[in-house]
Amino acid sequence: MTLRDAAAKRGLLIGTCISAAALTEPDYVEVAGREFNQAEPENEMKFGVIHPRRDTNPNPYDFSGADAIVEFALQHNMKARGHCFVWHSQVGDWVTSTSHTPDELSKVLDSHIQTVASRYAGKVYAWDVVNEAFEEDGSLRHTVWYDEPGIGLAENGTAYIEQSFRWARQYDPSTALYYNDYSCDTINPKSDAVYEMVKDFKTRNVPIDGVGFQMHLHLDSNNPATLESIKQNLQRFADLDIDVQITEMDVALESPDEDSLAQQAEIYRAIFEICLGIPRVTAIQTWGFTDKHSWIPGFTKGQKGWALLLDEHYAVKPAYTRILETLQAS
Ligand code: 9MR
Repeated sequence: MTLRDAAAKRGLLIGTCISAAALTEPDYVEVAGREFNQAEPENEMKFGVIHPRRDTNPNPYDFSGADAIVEFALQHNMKARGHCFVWHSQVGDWVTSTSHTPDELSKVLDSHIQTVASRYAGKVYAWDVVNEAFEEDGSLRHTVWYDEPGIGLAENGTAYIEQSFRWARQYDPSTALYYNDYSCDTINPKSDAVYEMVKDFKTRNVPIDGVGFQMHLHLDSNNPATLESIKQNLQRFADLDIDVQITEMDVALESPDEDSLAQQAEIYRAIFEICLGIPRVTAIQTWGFTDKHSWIPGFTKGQKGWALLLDEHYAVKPAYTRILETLQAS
């Protein structure tokens, strides 16, 4: 029994991000295709990677990595998920370090969403339209798309997010449209702000289909209060009549000792159990699957890591086994 078989029996998608560079490794391809039924490019669809040159360049886009991952997913009968159209990070110097008027920037973003959404229409079943637009205190993050200089809608709060969703719906009417963010897994000022936005969008028929909760966790998440808050938070979003997905889960450790690995497995189990109890949770995705390829060691300068389900030699860890048991028992 594999994770994807057990998840499929529950009608659940179980996903991982995929790095195009790692697709040259036979073990990587074999395990990803065997264990997961959803794949999402880790970096290859981000603005700066897929659209590295200005539109006046004869060749503004580079679809090579994104195409390879979508192809990999479809060949392995996996759903392909898109990430992401609008984000403050990895945008590309030609956007951030040259001066555009809001009107020019609006045309840049409109045309970007049109080009990328159209190319993958019918192949990518869900898109993170906007990623990480809020600060931890619930205010809107200052970004090139919002107000630096923005696409011309900054005085209206979340209007630039709304416009991005409208473009995405226009250019691919059949894909599901998600807002995606981190540190809004529990009930807190940031998740409150996202909640208010989604509620407003639903009331006014702005096309939004779901919210992605990244779920980058640590061992300190292993306490009843935090887990209860995550449960209530996911449920309140589901109650807005949208789908909920876990999009980037990992549980960072400071060392891969036996006790830490057991606690890590317990956190994964608890999150899966919470999700299995909420029918609107349609997918659980981890941000990679082998500790060999994870953003955490680089980001924490080696202080943390070991966050995923398989170790760096592709051997399963206790977290893998606990998830499989949890899916089978559900
Ligand atoms: O895992 C990604 C890493 O390879 C990139 O260097 C990084 C650049 O900012 O982005 C990482 O992925 C991020 C994701 O796109 C959005 N949520 C946070 C993820 C981890 O930083």
